[in-house]
Amino acid sequence: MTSLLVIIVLVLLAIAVWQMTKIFDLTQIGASRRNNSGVANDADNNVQGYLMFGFLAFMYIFMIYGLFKWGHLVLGTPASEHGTDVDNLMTISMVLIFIVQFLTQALLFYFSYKYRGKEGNTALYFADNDKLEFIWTIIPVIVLAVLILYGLYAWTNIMFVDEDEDVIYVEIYGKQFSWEARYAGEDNVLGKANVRYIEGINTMGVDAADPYAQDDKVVSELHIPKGKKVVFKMRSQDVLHSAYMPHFRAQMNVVPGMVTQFAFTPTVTTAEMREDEEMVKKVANINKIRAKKSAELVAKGQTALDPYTFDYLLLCNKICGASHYNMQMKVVVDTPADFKKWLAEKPTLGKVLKEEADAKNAKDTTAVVAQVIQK
Ligand SMILES: [Cu+2]
Repeated sequence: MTSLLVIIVLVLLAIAVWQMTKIFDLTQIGASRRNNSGVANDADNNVQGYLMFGFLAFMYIFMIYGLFKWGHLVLGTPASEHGTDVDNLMTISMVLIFIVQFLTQALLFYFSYKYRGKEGNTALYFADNDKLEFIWTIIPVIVLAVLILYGLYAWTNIMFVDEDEDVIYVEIYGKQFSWEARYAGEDNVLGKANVRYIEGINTMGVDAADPYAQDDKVVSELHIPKGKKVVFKMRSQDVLHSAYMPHFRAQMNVVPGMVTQFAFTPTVTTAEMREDEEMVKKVANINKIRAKKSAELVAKGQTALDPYTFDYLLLCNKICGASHYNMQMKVVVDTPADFKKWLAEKPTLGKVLKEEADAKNAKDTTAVVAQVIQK
């Protein structure tokens, strides 16, 4: 700590000395202009001008290189009905940004180069130009208004859930640092829940007395059927989380004390996505990296990594604590038949809670009997 303070003091001292020499230089302007005054001469201006031009070239080359080198890393085929809308919106925005920045940066750096300082030159001064200002105001206004309206239209469509539509209700419960899911069961109504009811096996705090809760099913791996709209009701046990399902282009904050919602219709099953051309390439690439890493691990006498197979994921996208990075749940998109079969095999919450209560009673009885025998 002391050495850090000493370093800081030394750095500050150096800055102070440097500033004082600069002030001293400035007071000498008239006398030493030709030698070294800190005022740019034509040679300095030329260097700065060419550097501006060079930076423009560097920026464009790096941008094009980046597009080719890393362009494939973006999310691939969307796996939900509204996913294509989100992707279109993204593509339009990116193309617009690309064109605008290409033109404006070119103008900015080219003119900085062209009108670099020259001894004796003075700037042309004019107060305003209404026509010019009108043009550069009205064009962004129209473009942004169209973009915002299109975005709002898309968002309203995405968030709209028709009450009469045949949907599945699934509750997503976020907590530090895992997810749980609950299906609404036969009645398709989620039973009431509150953090106060959390006890033993009832980790989602479902109200065991609520008749709607009896047929609910709690799971730790999310399955959803292809082609059917799923309405996610989201709750948090502790802090702010964000349910992020990138392949479905879905994200919604999960807020303690309230229920938030996001709905989408999956369109590609897990099995189909594993066959997707882009995905096959991505997985092959990941496995190439893993194989390399495995070889290193084996050389050190450690166990090799398992090869990666693609799975959809529900991730947390809000930095919610120390293990936030690992807060995820596997999502499986099944065919409707497979989904029905999978869900049918899961026990209802009513049954699970009753079994727990019975087990507890049996244990208590055994304890009482044991006590009696002891006496
Ligand atoms: Cu989180």
